[in-house]
Amino acid sequence: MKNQIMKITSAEVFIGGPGKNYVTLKIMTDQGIYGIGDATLNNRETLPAQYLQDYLIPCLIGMDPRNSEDIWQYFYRGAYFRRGPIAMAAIGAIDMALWDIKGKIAGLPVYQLFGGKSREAALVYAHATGNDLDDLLESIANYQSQGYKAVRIQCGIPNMPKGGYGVSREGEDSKHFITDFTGAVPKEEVWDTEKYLQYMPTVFEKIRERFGPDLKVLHDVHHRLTPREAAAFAKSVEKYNLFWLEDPTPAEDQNALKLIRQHSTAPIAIGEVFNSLWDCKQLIEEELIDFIRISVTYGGGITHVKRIVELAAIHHVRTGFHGAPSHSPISMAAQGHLNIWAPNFGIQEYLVLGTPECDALFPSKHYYKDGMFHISDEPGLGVDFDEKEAERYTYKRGYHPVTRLEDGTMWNY
Ligand code: GCO
Ligand code: MG
Repeated sequence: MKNQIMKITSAEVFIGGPGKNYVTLKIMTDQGIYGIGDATLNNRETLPAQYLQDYLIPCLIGMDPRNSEDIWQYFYRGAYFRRGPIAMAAIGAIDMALWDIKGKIAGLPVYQLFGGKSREAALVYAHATGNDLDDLLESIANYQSQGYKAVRIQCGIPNMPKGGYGVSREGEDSKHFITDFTGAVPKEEVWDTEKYLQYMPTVFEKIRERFGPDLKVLHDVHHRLTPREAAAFAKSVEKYNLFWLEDPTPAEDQNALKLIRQHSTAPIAIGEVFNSLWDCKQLIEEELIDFIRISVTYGGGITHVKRIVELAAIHHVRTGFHGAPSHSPISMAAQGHLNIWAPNFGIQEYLVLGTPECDALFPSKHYYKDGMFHISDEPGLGVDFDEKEAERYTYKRGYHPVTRLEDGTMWNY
C-alpha cells in the first residue's frame, strides 16, 4: 500500500490477572499511539497467545494500523484454515487494538466511529445463584438492592448428585467461577435432566411470587437438554415471562431450534461458544433465536461482531453479548461501545469490572450504576493496561468442569 504514514512497530502478549488468565495484546505504532485487545479464551488461554506470537504478530509489523478492515481480511480470508475459537480470539484481539488506535487517532470514543449513541447506557444483568431456593432468593434480593433490574438465575436442584450448572457445590465458595485452578484434570459434575425439568419451573414460580412481574429473569440451561426436552421445557415456563432462556440445546445443530420455536414463544438466547457469522447465520436468518450471545473476544473482534449485529438487526434479533468473568475489561469495553451504538441492543452480561485488582490492571472510567453500564468519552476503547501491575500475575492452568449423567455417560457442560 502506498503513502503509508503510520506503521505497527511491535506487539506483545501478556497472560495473567486476578483470578483469571487474561490474555492481553498491546500493539505499538511509530506514532507513539498504542492499542490493546483481549484474546482470553477461557481455560485454553495459552493457545491464542501462542497463535498471536508465532503466526500473526510477525505479519503485523510494518502494517498500517488504520486499515483495520484489510488487516481483518488478511488474517481471516488470507488464512487457509479459517475460524475456530483460537484463531478468532487472536484475530479479535488484534481487531480490538486497531479500533482502540483508530479512536485515539480520531480523538473519539469508538462508539462514535460506528454512528454514535442510540442510548445513554446499557442494561446489564448479574448472576444470582443459590445452592437452594432460599439462597437464590437472597442472592436476587441482594442484586436488586444494588440496582440491578435483570438477573440470571441458577439454582441447586434437590437431590442432584453433584451440583448443577452455575451453582457452587457443598463446601465451595458461594460463587461459581467456571474456572477451577486446583486440579491436574477437570472436576466432574453429575447431571440429572429429569430432576432439573421437574424442579426448575417451581423456582420461576417462587421468583415471580416474591419479586413480582417487573424483574427481568434470565436462565441458562447450558446446553443440557435434547431438542424435544428443550421444546417441552420452554413451553412449560412461558407463563413466567422470562427475559430469555439461554442455550437450551447445544447449537451446533441449528435445526434443533426449529422444534423449540414450533412449541414455545419463550425468548431464546444462543451463541456464547460461537466464533463466526457462519455459526449463527441460519439461526438469525430463519429467526429461530431472539438474542445473539457471541462475544467480541471469541468472535473475531469488533469488525466481525458488528457485521453479525447488523444481520441480526434485520431479523429482529437483539444483542446479549457474553460477558462471563473470563472476558477482560478490554473486551467488555469493546462490547460496551457496540451496546451504546447498536440499534438492536438487548442486554449485556456483566460481571467483570469493579474489583480493585482488576481496576489497577485495566484502568478505565467506564462504570456501572443502577443496573446500567456507562461508557466514558475517553478516545479509543477507554481502557488502559498497566504492564507494571501485570508483573504480579503468572499463568495458571485451569479447567471447566466436565459433566456426566448418573450412569456415567458423558454429557454437555
Ligand atoms: C454464561 C456462560 C458462562 C460459561 C463460561 C465458560 O452464560 O455466562 O454460560 O457461565 O459457562 O463462560 O467459559
Ligand atoms: Mg451461558
